[in-house]
Amino acid sequence: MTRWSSKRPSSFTHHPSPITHHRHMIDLHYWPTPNGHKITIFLEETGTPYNIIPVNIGAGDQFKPDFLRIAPNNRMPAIIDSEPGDGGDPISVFESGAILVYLAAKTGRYLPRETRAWVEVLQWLFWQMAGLGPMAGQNHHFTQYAPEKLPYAIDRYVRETSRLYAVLDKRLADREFVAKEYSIADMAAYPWIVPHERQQQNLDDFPSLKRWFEAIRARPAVVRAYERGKAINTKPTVDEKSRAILFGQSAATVTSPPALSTK
Ligand SMILES: N[C@@H](CCC(=O)N[C@@H](CS)C(=O)NCC(=O)O)C(=O)O
Repeated sequence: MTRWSSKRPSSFTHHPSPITHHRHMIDLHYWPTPNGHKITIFLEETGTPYNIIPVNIGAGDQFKPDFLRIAPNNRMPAIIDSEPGDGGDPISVFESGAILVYLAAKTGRYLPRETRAWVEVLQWLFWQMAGLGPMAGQNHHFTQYAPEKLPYAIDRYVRETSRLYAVLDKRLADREFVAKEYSIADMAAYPWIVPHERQQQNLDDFPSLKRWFEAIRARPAVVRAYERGKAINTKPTVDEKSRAILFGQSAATVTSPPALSTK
C-alpha cells in the first residue's frame, strides 16, 4: 500500500499529473465505519480498482496535515481520483454523499441520469446524509459512548432512529429498493442499518426494511466490502484511549490540530 502523504503534492490544483507510483486510480482514505463502508460497497459493486489508505480515527490519523488537505472536516472517508474524466490533475473529494455522487458520475452507475429517476435517488441520499446518519450517530454516542447515561438524550435519539427506520420501512413497502433500482441511496443507508441492535432497534418491527436489509447484506459486493473492512480493523474504534481524540473536539481542534499519535 502506498502512503499518499510522503510522495504526493500538497495541492491538487497546481501540480501537473504527478502520480506515477499508484496501483489504482482511486485512493480511498478509509476506516471501517458506516460512512467508510458506503464507499467500499460502491467500489466493489462497480469493480473499480482502489487502494485503501487507512485513517485510524481512534489514533488521530484524521488530523494528519496531508489528510486535512483533502478532508478539511477531519472526517473520513475521502478519495483521490488520479485519473479524472477530464484528464486533468487529480481530484479529491470528501463527504461520503459527495463521493458517491462523484463516483456514480464517473462510472455511469447507480445514479440514473433521467431527471425523475435522478432526483429520486438524490433525495433519499440526502435523507440518509442529513437524517439517518447523523441521528443514528448520536444514538451510538449516547447509548454507548457517553460517560454518563443521560435518559433524555438516549430516549430522544433512540426514538428518532426508530422514526427514521419507519420512514424507510414505509418507503420499501411497495418497492425492492429505495429508488426504482438499486442505487447509491441504498449503499448510503445500508451501513447505518447494520448496527440496528446497538441502536436499540428490532428489525422485526420493520418487515419491509428487514427484507431489503437481508437482500443488500447478501450481495457479493457488500460481503466483499465488509471483508475489506475486517482486514483493516476489527477492534472497537472507541476505547478509553481514543475517547479524548474522538470526543474532545472543538474549534481549537481545527485551528490547531492535535499532535499526531504514534499509534
Ligand atoms: N458527513 C460525513 C461524516 C463522516 C464521519 O463522521 N466520519 C467519522 C467516522 S464514521 C470520522 O471520520 N470521525 C473522526 C472524528 O470524529 O474525529 C460523511 O458522510 O463523510
